[in-house]
Amino acid sequence: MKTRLKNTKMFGLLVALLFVLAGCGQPRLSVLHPAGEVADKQFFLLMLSIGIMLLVIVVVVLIFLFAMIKFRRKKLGEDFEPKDVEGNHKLELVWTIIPVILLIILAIPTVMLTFSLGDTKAIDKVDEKGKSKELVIDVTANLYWWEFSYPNEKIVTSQELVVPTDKKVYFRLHSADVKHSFWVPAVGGKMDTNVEGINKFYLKFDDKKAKDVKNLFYGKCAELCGPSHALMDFKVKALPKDDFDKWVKDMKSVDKPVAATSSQAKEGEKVFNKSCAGCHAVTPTGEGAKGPNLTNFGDRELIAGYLNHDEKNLKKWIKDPESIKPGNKMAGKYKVSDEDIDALSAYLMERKVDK
Ligand code: HEC
Ligand SMILES: [Cu+2]
Repeated sequence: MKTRLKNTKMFGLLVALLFVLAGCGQPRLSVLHPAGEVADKQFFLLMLSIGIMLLVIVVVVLIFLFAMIKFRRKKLGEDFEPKDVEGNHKLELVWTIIPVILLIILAIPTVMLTFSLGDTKAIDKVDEKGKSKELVIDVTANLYWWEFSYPNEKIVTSQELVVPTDKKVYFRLHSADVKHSFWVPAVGGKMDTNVEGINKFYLKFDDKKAKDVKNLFYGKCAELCGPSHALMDFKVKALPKDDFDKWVKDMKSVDKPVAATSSQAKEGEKVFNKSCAGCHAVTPTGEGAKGPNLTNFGDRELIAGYLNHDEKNLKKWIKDPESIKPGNKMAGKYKVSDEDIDALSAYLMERKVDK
């Protein structure tokens, strides 16, 4: 009776687990929905190793079941004494050679892909002006936000990486404080961002797969880095080449900060320059600022990487960032009144470059 109850509980647990697992595989951020050349290759390795492991498990379980059923004491009698066997060359060869073959099958594509996916020599091919011919993006990871700098295009953006589809995009990864890790699960990765040294790799965003997710992928920090590590998200806008070129042009064209229009926004600009400009740039090349570049803040999908992008959340963020992202580097560094916050939000929502 008791075991039956236990069995029912176990069954219930397994069903619940199935539902939880069914939630895996959201196309925007799942390794199981590869959306580009790199992700495809990594997915192939994943499936190959899982396939080999399953094969081993199935064969071992079958042999185990066979032995269990065939050599039951009931069948052989209570007094049966099994024969002592010492050493069996044939069997020993079989269980040495088969694993070696399996390991070779796994090792060859793994080593080949490790080298080909790590091939970033193209970054160093430069034209006469010293510009790389490839699209290169310098990624700086910070507690708990991301900066993306495009050295050839001379633009900087934060929290939202913008890339063209169907083209290799080369990344140089670096961290400003502690070790983080750059990961766009559906497209590839992950690779550590270190304080010392630069890690390099490339990704390719498939145009058709990008359209399936309305050109938006999710990215994550994949290295436990502090209390708000789980909130250190970023977004990737993967645009067709023409749209990407237009975005670059739009970004570059704001060589002066966009003028504030409403009187509230003008008031906000004053407060911003006094209390916030020490950390936040509102120019396209605002590199090296202590906080995210806010030039195109109005175009972002989210606030601080994960809050819905609306004025209510923006006000909440400015009023008390600590309550939203514990341990972030903006909290407690300024003093503004509720009126100031209203004005600041009006000003920040106007920071757009998307024309
Ligand atoms: C000490 C430097 C510092 C000061 C001063 C500062 N910030 Fe920040 N700000 C940051 C940092 C760092 C972040 C990134 C926080 C995170 O996501 O972990 C940030 C994030 C933000 C974001 C979200 C950006 C995004 O891309 O989603 C907004 C909006 C913002 N700050 C507005 C302000 C306003 C308005 C003020 C002035 C009242 C201000 N900040 C003052 C450092 C600062
Ligand atoms: Cu991190």
